[in-house]
Amino acid sequence: MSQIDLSGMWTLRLDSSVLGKVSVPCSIPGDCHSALLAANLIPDPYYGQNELEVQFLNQEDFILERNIELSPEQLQQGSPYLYFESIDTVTEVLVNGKPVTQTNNMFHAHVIDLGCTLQSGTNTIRIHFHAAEKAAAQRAQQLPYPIPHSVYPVQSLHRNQIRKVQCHSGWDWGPCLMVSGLYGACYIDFASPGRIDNLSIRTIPAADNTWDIPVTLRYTIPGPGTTQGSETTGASGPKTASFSITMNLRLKDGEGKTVLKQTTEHRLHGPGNHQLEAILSIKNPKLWWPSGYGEQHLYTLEAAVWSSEKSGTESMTGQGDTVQETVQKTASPGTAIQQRATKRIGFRDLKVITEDDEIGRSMTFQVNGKAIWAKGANWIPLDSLPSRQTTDRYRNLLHSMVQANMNMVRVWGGGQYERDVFYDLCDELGILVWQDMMFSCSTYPADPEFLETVRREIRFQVLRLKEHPSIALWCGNNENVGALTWYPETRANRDRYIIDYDRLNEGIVGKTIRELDPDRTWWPSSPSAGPNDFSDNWHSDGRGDMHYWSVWHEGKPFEAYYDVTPRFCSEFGYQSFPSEETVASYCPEDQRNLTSPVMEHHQKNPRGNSIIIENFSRYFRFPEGFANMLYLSQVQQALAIQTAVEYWRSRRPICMGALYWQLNDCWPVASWSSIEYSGKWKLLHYAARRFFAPIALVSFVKDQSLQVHLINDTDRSISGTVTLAFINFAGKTVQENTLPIHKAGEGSHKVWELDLKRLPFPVNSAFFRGLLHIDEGPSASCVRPPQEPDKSLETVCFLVPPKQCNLEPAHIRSRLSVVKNYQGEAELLLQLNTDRPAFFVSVDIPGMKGHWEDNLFTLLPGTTRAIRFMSEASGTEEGGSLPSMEYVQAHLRIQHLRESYH
Ligand code: BMA
Repeated sequence: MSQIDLSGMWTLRLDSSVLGKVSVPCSIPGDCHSALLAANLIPDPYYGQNELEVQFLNQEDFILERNIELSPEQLQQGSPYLYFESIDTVTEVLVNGKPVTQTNNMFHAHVIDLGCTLQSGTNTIRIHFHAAEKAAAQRAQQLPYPIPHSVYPVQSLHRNQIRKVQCHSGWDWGPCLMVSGLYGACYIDFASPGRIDNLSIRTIPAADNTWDIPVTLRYTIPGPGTTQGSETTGASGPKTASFSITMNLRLKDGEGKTVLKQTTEHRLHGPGNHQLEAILSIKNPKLWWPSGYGEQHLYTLEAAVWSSEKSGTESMTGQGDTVQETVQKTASPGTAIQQRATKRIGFRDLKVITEDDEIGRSMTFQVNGKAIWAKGANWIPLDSLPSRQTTDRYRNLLHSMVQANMNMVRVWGGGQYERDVFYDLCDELGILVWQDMMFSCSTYPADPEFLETVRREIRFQVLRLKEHPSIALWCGNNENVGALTWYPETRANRDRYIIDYDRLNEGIVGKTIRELDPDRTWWPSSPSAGPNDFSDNWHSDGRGDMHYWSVWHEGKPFEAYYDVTPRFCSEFGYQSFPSEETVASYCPEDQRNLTSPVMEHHQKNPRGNSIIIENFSRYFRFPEGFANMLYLSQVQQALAIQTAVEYWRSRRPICMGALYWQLNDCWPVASWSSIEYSGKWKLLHYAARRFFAPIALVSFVKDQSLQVHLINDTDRSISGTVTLAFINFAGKTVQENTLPIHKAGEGSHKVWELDLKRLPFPVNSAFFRGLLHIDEGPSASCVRPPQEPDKSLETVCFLVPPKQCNLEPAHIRSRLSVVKNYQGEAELLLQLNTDRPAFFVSVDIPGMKGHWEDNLFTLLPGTTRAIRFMSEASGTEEGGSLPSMEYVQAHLRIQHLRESYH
């Protein structure tokens, strides 16, 4: 039986006030803006201030249309239906001129029963997209009172009225591009007698290393009585039949070997939404672990159903589901049809421990009995143009997380429920997912129509995603509790808005999640002190998860991070500019100045540039020239986040996680990201690799006292020595001593503390360097793959702000060569040495895709630092290829602190 794939070329049409009549090809899955861009009808919205040039599109209606040919035989295959995984957003769908459905929520799939609308020969599918901005404004007008939301410099208003990616309407790091289009799978298929809507699997630890695996297969036989909510119209199909269904379940391990099999017989009285239930159990499965704690063993459960029609007259209905699994059908001997659905699962016992204690209430993620120190960042949609959200880019970003020793990502609520490939990769890489529901920085309506569409959305997303072992927690929204006090309307009438909030968040979102996924933690909001607590968790650090923004939004110094010990910090951030290479991709040469219109346009946080510049003067001597300003902004960002993470890690077990804001960018812009739009690592990402390492030696000055801590997240103790040295700016060691250490695993240990007043030399004449040498303990690869431990376990710290130190000019010599790595691939090796200590050394070769093994380091005289470049392409199908030696030599750029000023 053949599914008719509707991806590929469609025609996009619009009758525009600016562009006139347009008819261009549009590649689906994809968005209409990208099609207009490909046809050269609009300028690149990411360049210069072009974003402003395309704002008229927010008010335009679009039509997407395509024809398909169907033979009489195809029409005989069963009851036809249309499947759209995501329609963005307010549309009417017509088949052969007949309206078959209307949509207004891009976050759930639409399954549209086509009844008799198809014909043999040519069939036309047409989707009218109504401007979401206009639809949102209309809805807002009809409501009895205003529903306020946060706004950003370029903005489409009333985003909170429409179930569409909230940051499409602009954010404090993102452009306003109210895109429309079709994303994910889209096809026509035939139910015969029914279709698999969803395969649902639980993995429940029982006694003696046995796990129960309850399985539910949701199977819909279209016809009168089928409930699909508004997703299904024109139901057709067998009216009164009963079917005997055989369900074969098969569990395969990671190598594809079948480890369990079970067959069950079911009798269905159609039409209706049926549930086929079975339960398997497995002894001693291989467990799934987060990255850094063990392997990521995965299994696949396959369900195959065989049906044969029997006579009968009963009918049965059930709950409507709209999740389509990967379904394959095969004709079998006789009349029976086989349909198959698969899901990948993992066995892990994941708990979020939130217990009252003497401080308040803890928040610790625990996997298979082990407390996990959660390290990671917040994720925003990887591109404002959905057509550009490619699998390779997901792979690169998620690999970059693991390479920086991260084990958790937060899918932030102003973006999108991510694509399947995102969660598949998180499963494979061991990245735990903190999954927000898609509501952010706003109040939301609570009228019955809105609540019903949200109920469908949550149902769809939870049933789609809940088998992923990586998903650690469902969270209601981003900062919507805070929003209850942000606007004049909500301050004047908090009761009214808190009731709306609770109706939506607990009444619909939380309730639906609890029903569908009782095995996973539901967390009401981020930040939140926990269930049933509506306090603002922005400034109190005792309970639940915290968003700590006093450094940055409130302009406090980095040292303010020492004022709090969050139990779990799910947001804190500090901005920087992107690299020169990325700036060049949007900024013409004559505007490469921080206060030029283009540079200010690519900064969406109104105070952003001033905060960055103000802090140059707080900590550093003022940088000279544009390139040094970009560089120093990245140094400063790395230092800010490092200050927070190192301190909070030293406070283990009070604090058990830090996810900084933000991992990535959705267009090229100044932002809080550690990875630029192009995928290039900022200096913060290199710093993260060090400050998130499972074993880290950290040092900082707090209250005029130097503290050195050893953090060991592994479960093995460490024996060795720590060398504590003070070195002057000519490179001479002025004081040194060595301590033996023996420190247990899963803990943080203070190794040394010194009152700076006791130093026999001025505090601005030297810096501190600590070096850990491990004699016995976890292997080097556990410390910080793929480097040797001695490099990673260095800590360097200024005793006063660097601007007070008379750094000596350092002359760095470099040598580039090509070496073979252990896989036999050619790699670039850079060797560096210096005559004077050089701080915050940054190396870059613009144009090269990939990252250095290390960056943002201290270079000391008397040693040679060798760092390899890890090409993005190596290990992928394209394979790694290096640019010529002439190119790399001509483009190598080395920056360091003393050189940023004269
Ligand atoms: C956080 C986020 C985002 C925002 C960021 C920077 O609170 O949730 O809404 O982009 O701050 O301001």
